[in-house]
Amino acid sequence: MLKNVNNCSSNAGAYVNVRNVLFATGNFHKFNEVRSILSSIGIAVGMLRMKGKEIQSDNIMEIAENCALEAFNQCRIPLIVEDAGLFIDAFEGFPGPYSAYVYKTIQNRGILKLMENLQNRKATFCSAIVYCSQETGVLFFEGKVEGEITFTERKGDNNSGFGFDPIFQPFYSEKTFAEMTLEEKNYSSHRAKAVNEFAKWYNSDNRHDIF
Ligand code: ITT
Repeated sequence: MLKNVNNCSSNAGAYVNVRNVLFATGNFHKFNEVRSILSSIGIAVGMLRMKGKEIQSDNIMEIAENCALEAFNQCRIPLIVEDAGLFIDAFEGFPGPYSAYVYKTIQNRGILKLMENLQNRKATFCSAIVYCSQETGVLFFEGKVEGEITFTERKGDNNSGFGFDPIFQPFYSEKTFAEMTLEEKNYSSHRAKAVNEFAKWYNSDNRHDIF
């Protein structure tokens, strides 16, 4: 999907096929995952520690879009923003867009407690990436992975993972995300799928950004 960016002043005007992108996020774990995938296919990623305000919405794509537009309108540099959420079937998709708040308040132990007697453990991790530049406006990429909420927290020996990683086990694996190496998680995570969609477009012939 393509939308225009309002009120963008034109500048240098030269078309260059730049092989780098800024990722506006305050989360180093997310940044490392995205950097690892993109750098392996020749796209350098810089971390921009600013992000637009997160609006209240039950749609993570809308949240990411708003953040990306705000960040872009402040710095005028092509960038991506990612919003992710854990959607638990037994709770009708909650916490979803409220994942950050739920993680901060009740954490994984709280979720496991709420799910103590539940047999339906199905959950979906979703990632929404929005790319924003002068030339393209905003573009949307998404990724999802289905799995289940474990009964206990399971972290690997190397203590990897973050957030809900210790309680999310994708259906395709015996391991929780936290028991995986970065490379294993990136093999088929929600974020990896969205990033790969983005990279496919970014590396395509019809991509030109004005700087
Ligand atoms: P930004 O600065 O990029 O917004 P954030 O930490 O606020 O980073 P999100 O809004 O995308 O991240 O995600 C909300 C929360 O969901 C996040 O704080 C984590 O606790 C959790 N989360 C997101 N992606 C995750 C993943 O891949 N594995 C485990 N937990 C994740």
